[in-house]
Amino acid sequence: MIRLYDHPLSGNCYKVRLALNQLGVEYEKVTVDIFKGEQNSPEFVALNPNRKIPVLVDNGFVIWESNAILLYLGKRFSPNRIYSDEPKTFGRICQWLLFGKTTLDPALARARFMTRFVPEEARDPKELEALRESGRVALGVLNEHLKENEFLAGSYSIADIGCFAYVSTAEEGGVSLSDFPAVKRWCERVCSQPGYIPIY
Ligand SMILES: N[C@@H](CCC(=O)N[C@@H](CS)C(=O)NCC(=O)O)C(=O)O
Repeated sequence: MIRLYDHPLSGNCYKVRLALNQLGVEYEKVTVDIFKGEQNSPEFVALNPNRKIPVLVDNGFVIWESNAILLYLGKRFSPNRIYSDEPKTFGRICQWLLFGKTTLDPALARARFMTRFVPEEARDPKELEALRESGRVALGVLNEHLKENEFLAGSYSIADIGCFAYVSTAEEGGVSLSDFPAVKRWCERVCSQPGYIPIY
């Protein structure tokens, strides 16, 4: 049995929900209320000492870090249409998953968090604008690639899932996609994939 420690508003958890759905894998969801600090409970810390969701437990095997979970699921349920072990394709998948985690998500996820969940009077407007600008720079990189390519690593894959989550919520963080038409068309292609589910 697979169990996902999840929160419905989390983009990182959404990546895993989308991959599980597209792989047709049955799983049980456990909501961790991160707004109430449930990620700090001793039971949860025993699963993830880094105190963050998502965490996936597959018959006793515990794994955390959303993009690592995507890679694990891709290989665990191989062969499937969203993962490839072919060295060059695998390399490309890792490249975009790491770009997502190191460049796209820190800007877009944080801008969304501050815009949606931090009261206006508690926000640092300079920090928020810097995050939005970093998000636009990262979207520019994605846009250039997607002008010439339908998907990030050849055909649709976990690389697209990993990058899509926080691109799909970019506008909630005050980052418009209107300057990135190739990204917008890619989002439409992602949304038309079999087994697609929206974040909410
Ligand atoms: N690098 C981690 C980030 C996970 C993360 O930041 N999760 C958020 C929800 S989206 C969380 O658990 N926040 C609670 C906290 O930081 O206390 C991943 O990709 O899984």
